[in-house]
Amino acid sequence: MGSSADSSGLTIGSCRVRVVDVPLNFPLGTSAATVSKVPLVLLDLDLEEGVTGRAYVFGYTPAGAASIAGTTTEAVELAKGSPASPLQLQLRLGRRYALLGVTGTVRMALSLLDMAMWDAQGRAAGLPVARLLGSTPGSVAAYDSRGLGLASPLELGRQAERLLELNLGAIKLRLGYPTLAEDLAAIDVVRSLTDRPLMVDYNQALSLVEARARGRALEEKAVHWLEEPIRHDDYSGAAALARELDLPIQIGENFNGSEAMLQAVLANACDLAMPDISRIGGVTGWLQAAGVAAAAGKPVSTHLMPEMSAHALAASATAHWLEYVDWADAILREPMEIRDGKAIVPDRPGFGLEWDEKRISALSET
Ligand code: SMN
Ligand code: MG
Repeated sequence: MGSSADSSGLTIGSCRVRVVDVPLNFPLGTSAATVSKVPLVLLDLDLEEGVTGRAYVFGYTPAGAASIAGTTTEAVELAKGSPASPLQLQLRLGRRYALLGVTGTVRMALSLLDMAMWDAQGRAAGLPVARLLGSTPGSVAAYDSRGLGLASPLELGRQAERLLELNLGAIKLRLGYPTLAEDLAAIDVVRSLTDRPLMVDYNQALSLVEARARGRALEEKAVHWLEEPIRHDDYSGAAALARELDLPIQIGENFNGSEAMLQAVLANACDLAMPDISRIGGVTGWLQAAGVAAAAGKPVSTHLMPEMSAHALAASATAHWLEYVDWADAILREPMEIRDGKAIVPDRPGFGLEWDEKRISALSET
């Protein structure tokens, strides 16, 4: 098994980083910002042996994406000529960027590079990343996160009807309206259309006092999880909510590395965890976080970027839900496949991503 490139190892060569603005099929109003097009940062990492590793991350804002792109290019320059070993480079580049701080866009750039290395390793070995990680591709439970941002009840109903056609196992609704009554009304709209599990996400909108009050009211609605009700790094506040409320508290998309996740777990700040593959440290960081989750018995779910996250989730002992969005469909030759209400982890080498260059050029010209 394995090609000659696999047995002789891969060496970091050069890279091409692009930012592509992708319009969303379902614009998303969150309590923090309205997202109608998303800057995705695409990395093509050329290894000296002739393999190219690919991955992308969500850059949140144009300046965020530009910063990730710049740091990714710099990190590849620093790593040029080194073995494409995700773990060794996590340690080395982590030290190299320690003075600047391995947080925010720096962490995202290093995560992007990590993912492209895993993709390259998979391609060189002819194996999907899920298999490299000791798992099998297959399918994973997924919830629909494409829309249901803050909107009028009429608009929410219209959107939910369209989303439900895909038949995923659960669906997520953004909350954080000015009043609790509006939050409850939004839940009722979705509940009138489906009895599938319903997650709700506040995107850190509430004070602890308000979160207690709204959380108690949400207990009656039996939501599947209550996501980021308060500031993401207020672990003692989140621990109080997890203790007091009779519904699962979910946090994690803002964990900066598995060390943040460990702190949250030690503080009992959540019942469930959802690290973001681009903030946790790529596939390598995900494995470290999944180890914390497995040891603590916490179910883990993913955050955005489902094409790469699905491989990591498939290799997690306490795998819970994949967050499904269709953002990258516009730039991929083979968009993520949904079958029988589940997401398919493709049985193709690496993550199984190929850019649709024609559509990328068209998007880049607009
Ligand atoms: C979210 C985060 C960033 C952009 C859009 C939506 C949200 C989620 O917190 O969990 O999907
Ligand atoms: Mg969220």
